[in-house]
Amino acid sequence: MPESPVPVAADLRPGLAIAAVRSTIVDVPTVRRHQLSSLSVSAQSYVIVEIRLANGIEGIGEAATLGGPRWSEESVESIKAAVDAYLAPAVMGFAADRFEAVGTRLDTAAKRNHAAKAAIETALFDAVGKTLGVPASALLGGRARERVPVFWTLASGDAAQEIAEAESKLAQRLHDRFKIKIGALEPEADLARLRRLAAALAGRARLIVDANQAWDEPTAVRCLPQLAELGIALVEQPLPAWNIAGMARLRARGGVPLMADECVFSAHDMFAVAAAGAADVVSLKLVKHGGLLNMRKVAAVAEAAGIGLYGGCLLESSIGAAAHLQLFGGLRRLDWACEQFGPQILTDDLVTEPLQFADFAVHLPAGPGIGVTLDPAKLRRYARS
Ligand code: MUC
Ligand code: MG
Repeated sequence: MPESPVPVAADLRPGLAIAAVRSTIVDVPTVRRHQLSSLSVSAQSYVIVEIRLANGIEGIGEAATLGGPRWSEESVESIKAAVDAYLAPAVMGFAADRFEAVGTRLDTAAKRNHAAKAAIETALFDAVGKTLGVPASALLGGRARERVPVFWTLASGDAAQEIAEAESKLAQRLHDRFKIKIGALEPEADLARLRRLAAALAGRARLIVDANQAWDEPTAVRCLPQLAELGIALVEQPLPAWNIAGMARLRARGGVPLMADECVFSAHDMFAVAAAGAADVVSLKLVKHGGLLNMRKVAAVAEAAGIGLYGGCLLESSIGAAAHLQLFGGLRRLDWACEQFGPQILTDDLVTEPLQFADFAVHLPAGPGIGVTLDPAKLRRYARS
């Protein structure tokens, strides 16, 4: 790990000074191909950020991506470059527990780059929590719950395979809520697929869909009533992220509630979506919001506008999932539950003790910091050479 060239400032508690930052790209295979409207993955790529404080304690964070720079503009290659060249130098020597001040430094050093900033901030919450012997949730206001009901995403595009997968999750009492990815197929083919899923799982599972921006407004106008008839509980990002006015028009027609995903990165985005009346629910994700504190700000704007909260994901490993749970566990209301199923879709995890999934919920880890420990052998195994 490269050492800090910057001396520790005199006004800091010296032990909490950021002494070293290391970033590593990893690629972890998934148990099956995961098909979204505009991309498909059979391995998940992350940047793992390790930060050592002057007191010797190390914290970890993770920046998740999906399909290179195709889900958002960041890729693991750009994240690593941003961390190494701009973000790490901006915080080196600075006090790790000044989370907001660190955020200002990161925002001064680089525009957006939210996933990269989130990984650094997560590593700081982890290191400071470990230093103080408290979970990161305690630094964020404390816990309101110890477990969160958790969705699984069906995304092979093959209804028979998806029904079998859902049956297996139900039988193991892992998941009884399913998000179905649509938009890769023609709308009629997706509707036929959804009809089969809805019939097979009727009365036993809650179903929502995510179009990942695939539809135009006329397609959504035509298909949303059919989704309502099938009992779909929520429709995520049916229109392109730019089409806030279109989302508001769809919502004004009534029917299935709409969830904002790719159209809400910042708290300002959340405010604009709320002001336009363009969503009933928002999906919260570290990679979009740029860290735990910013995620809480987005949640606060949503709460103020009467918009429901859903704990989103980008197929994180137990590292990124645990970080999300530190905040999700403290929200007063998380009415739409969460989808931190990422560790379950990987063939292997990156931590010594993966998160626990049981009784249709993911359980918050108990330990200090983000509550999980990086397995160095796994990091070496999956590190991109
Ligand atoms: C997204 O758009 O919500 C989250 C779960 C999943 O299957 O895909 C992601 C991204
Ligand atoms: Mg989505």
